[in-house]
Amino acid sequence: MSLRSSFARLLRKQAGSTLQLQKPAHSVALIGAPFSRGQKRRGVDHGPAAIRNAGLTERLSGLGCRVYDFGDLSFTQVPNDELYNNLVKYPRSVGLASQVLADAVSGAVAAGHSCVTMGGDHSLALGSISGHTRQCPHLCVIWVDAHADINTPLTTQSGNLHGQPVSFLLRELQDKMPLLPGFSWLKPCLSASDIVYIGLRDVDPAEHYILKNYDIQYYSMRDIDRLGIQKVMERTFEQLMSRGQRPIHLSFDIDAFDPSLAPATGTPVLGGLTYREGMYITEEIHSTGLLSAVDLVEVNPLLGASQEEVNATASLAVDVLATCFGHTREGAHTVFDELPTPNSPDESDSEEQVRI
Ligand SMILES: [Mn+2]
Repeated sequence: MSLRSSFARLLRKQAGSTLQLQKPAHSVALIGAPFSRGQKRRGVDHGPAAIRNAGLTERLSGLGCRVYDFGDLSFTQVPNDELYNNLVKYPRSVGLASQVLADAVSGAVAAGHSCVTMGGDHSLALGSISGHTRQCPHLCVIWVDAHADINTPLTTQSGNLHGQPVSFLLRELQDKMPLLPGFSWLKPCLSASDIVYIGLRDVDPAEHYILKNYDIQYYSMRDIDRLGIQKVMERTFEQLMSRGQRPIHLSFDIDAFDPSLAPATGTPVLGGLTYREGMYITEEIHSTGLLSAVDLVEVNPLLGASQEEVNATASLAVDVLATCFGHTREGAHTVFDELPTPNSPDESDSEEQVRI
C-alpha cells in the first residue's frame, strides 16, 4: 500500500472514531454483592468472582461500553442475628446488606452509570431496587425468575428472605408486612403495576394469592409456551410503558433458565427458559434504550456438579449481561466503519513485478 493511501485510510479511521465518540456509549458500573444470608446454601457469595472470571469486563468493553468495576461490597456480620418469628432467617444481616447495596446503586446511577449488581442471592434486589428508585422514582421492574419471590415474612414457609424481597417493595402490601429488625430504613417504592414477572414456574399458594389479588402482571413458563416469547415481551412493554417511557430495572435470577443451562444455582426448577428465550428477553430490553440497572443473581459456583457446569452457568450470566448492553445475535458494526478494498491497478502491477 502506498504511503498516501495508508494516510488517507488513517484519516478516515480517525474521522470514524470521532463519530463513534459522539454516539452515546454505555457507561457501566459493576458492583459485586457477595451476600448469601437470604438463603441457606453456601457458595452464592462467590457469584461475583465467577461472573468476573467468565470475562464480563472484556465482553462489555468489546461492545464499546466504558466499564467501571467498583469491586465487591463488604458486608459486616451482624452478631446474634436471631430468627424473626421463629422462622425468618438473618433479618438484620439481609437488612443491613441491602442498605449498603442501596447506597452503592444510588451512587452509581447518580454518577450517570448503568448499574450492574452481581449477586449474591436475590434478597439483595430489595436493596438495589430501593437505591435505584432514589434516583429514578418512576422506574419499572422486569423480574425474570422461576420464582415470584413475593412471600411476606408471615407467609414464607422456608424463612429464607431471598423468597420475599418483592413484598417489601410493594406499597399495596404494606399493611400485611411486619417490621423486621434491620429493615426500618426501607420504604416501599413500587406499585403493583410497576412490575412484570417472566419465567415463573414454582409459585407458593400465598404468592399466587398476592399475584392474583393485587393484579400483578406475570408470564409463567406456561404463558411463554402459549404466547411465544415475542408476544410476552411486547405485552410486557405495553403494560410497563402505557403511560410513557421510563427507566427499566431488570432483576434477573439465573434460575429462570432451565437447569440444563444454569445448573450451578440454589433452587433450580425444571422446565425453564431456553437460551434463545433468555437472549430474546435481554435483546428486547436493550433495544428499548431504557435499561438503567440490572441484578444478576443466584449464580452459585459451589453447586455445579463439575467445573464445566460452573463455567456454563457463569458464561450464561455473562451472555445475559452482554446482551443487556448491546450484544445481538445478528451482529453489529458499531466498531467497524469501512470494508477494505482491493489494491488499485498500479499497486497490483507493482506487486506483480515484485513477484516476478
Ligand atoms: Mn429469585
